[in-house]
Order: sequence, then structure tokens, then C-alpha cells
Amino acid sequence: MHIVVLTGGIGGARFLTGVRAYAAAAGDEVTAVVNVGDDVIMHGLRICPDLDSVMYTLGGGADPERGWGRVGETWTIKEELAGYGAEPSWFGLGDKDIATHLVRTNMLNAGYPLSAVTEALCARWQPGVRLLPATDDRLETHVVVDAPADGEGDGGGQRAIHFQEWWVRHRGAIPTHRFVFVGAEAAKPAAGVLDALAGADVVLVAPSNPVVSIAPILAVPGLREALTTGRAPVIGVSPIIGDAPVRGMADRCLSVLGVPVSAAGVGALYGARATGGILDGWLVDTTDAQTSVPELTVRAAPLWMTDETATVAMVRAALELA
Ligand code: FO1
Repeated sequence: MHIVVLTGGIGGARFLTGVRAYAAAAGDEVTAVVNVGDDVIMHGLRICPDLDSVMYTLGGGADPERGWGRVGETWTIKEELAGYGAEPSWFGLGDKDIATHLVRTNMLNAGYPLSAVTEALCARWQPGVRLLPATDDRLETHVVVDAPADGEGDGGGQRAIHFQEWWVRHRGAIPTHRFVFVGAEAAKPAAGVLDALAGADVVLVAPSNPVVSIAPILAVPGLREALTTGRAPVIGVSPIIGDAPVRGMADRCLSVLGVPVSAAGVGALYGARATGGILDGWLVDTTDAQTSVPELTVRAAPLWMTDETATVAMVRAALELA
């Protein structure tokens, strides 16, 4: 069986550890289609937070406490940059992590597409699943916020900032109007993505942030259509348990869209295939067992990814729903 997972962020990376373990036991093949909307260029280096979260987590090199970057990290370069007053000072790049960004940036500058660069980086980390960026093209999530009083706005009292600035610098705690996926209209699915979806036996939507991890993937022209017209059942796993995200800022993002922070709210945001959405099934936590979404088959299972065994059980429940 070929399992394709749409994913982004640390929740998606943890979920993939369960998918990989399940697939290893069952002899299944796994492809992860990963969000690139968080990608950013800092100090001349191309940073791919979601691809790196997955690669480091599955490769055993992630910092489990921080949720991003490398375990056992040191920060000499960050301190040296601060010594020069180099901005952005609010974004921390660790020394070990920088090696990844240097190799990636050099390969991109030499003309390799991001999908090929990712494959090369994965030769070291051996994540055990095929990692594909959703697109090889530049696609960045920007956030439209109120312009500060110093007049930096676009005349309308608003300005767009990169998602990383919104999240890391402001922690999402500034008046926010909407998210924009810059470059999405012209982006093409990365090499291998449409073939993976066409050959999938099941597609899982990881319990990632629906607004800034999954939506940018679906914004790549052709990707959403590949899901809605494909033969594989599409099963989503809720990133919300009760009235809060398992981790991260999904609650802030959903509030900007006016979507209720609940399993029902996110299920309805994705929508059932029968009503023009993408899902055939929606897996929610047992505490949300009463959830209902029009035209969508909803099942409940424990969704806390406390360890690999719990995560594998979650994956099994999603596949049984499929
Ligand atoms: N998150 C932070 O809260 N502060 C940082 O300084 C920071 C740096 C950073 C560098 C590389 C990287 O891959 C991720 C980094 N993150 C940092 C995490 C990142 O901002 C977000 O959590 C993800 O983009 C959301 O999935």
C-alpha cells in the first residue's frame, strides 16, 4: 500500500513517526508532501522549517523540547551575528542547523530544484519516508496585519509581513486580517507530487495547522484537484482536541478566519468531498466523539501523540476509517 501524507510543522512530523512505524510493520510505502509556506530567506540562507522538522524528527536529530531545529544545538553564529547588529535578531539559527541551510542554499543557487535538494539532504538523515516539498517554486505565507503607527503601511493602514515575523517576532499577538500565499497561483506541484497522489491508496491529512501548514499545500494549483478527483480516500486527523490545538498556533490562525477552534470547525473548513471539500473521513479525539460535519464520516480515537505506540494506534484508526 502507498500512503501519502500532507503535512507541516511539528505535529505533522510527530504524526509521520507513527505512519513510518505502521508502514514498516505492514510493508507499506510512505510519501510526505510537505508545506513550504513557512520557508524564508534569513542572512542569505534558505530556511525550510517544515521540511527540516520532518527530516530532523524522522532522522533522530530534532530537539524534542524546542520543537524545531537540532538537538544539542550551539548558538555561536547567532551570537556573532548579534555582535554585528545583524537583523533579523528575533530569528534564531543554530550552528548545526546552519550547515543544513548552507548546503541547501548552495544547491539551490547551483540550479537544483528544492525536491532534489531535499532528497540530497535526506541521504544523510534517512527519514524512512519520501519527503517532497509541495512545490519547487517560491511560495511564502504572508500575513496582513495592522501597520504600526510609524507609517510603514501601504496607505490603507495595513501591511503584509512574512509568516515567520508574525509568529516568531510577534507570537501572532497583533491585529491580523488574513493570510496570503504569495506565489501560489504560479506555483506547480514539485516533481513527484502528482504521481504520488495518483498512485496513493490512501491520503492522510496530518494533524497540522490547517491554515498555515495544510492550506498552502492545497493552494498549489493542481494539488487540490488531484485529491478531489483521485481514487484514494482522503482522511483528515484533527489538530484540535477539545477547544485547543495539540501544539502551536492553530487557534490564533483559525480565529483570524473566523473558524471555531474545534474538531467540528476544522472538519468543516476542510469539508467533505461530497460538498466540494477534500475529505472522505475525519478522525477526532475521543473527547470530541460527538463531532459532526455535514456529509463527513467522523470517527473518534485517542489523538494525543504521547509516544510512538500511541501515534501508531492513531494512524491505524485513520487507516481503518479509510
Ligand atoms: N521558532 C521560534 O519560535 N523562534 C526562532 O527563532 C525560530 C527559528 C527557527 C529556525 C529554523 C527553523 O527551521 C525553525 C525555526 N523556528 C523558530 C520554528 C518556526 O518558526 C515555526 O515554528 C514553524 O515555521 C511553524 O511550523
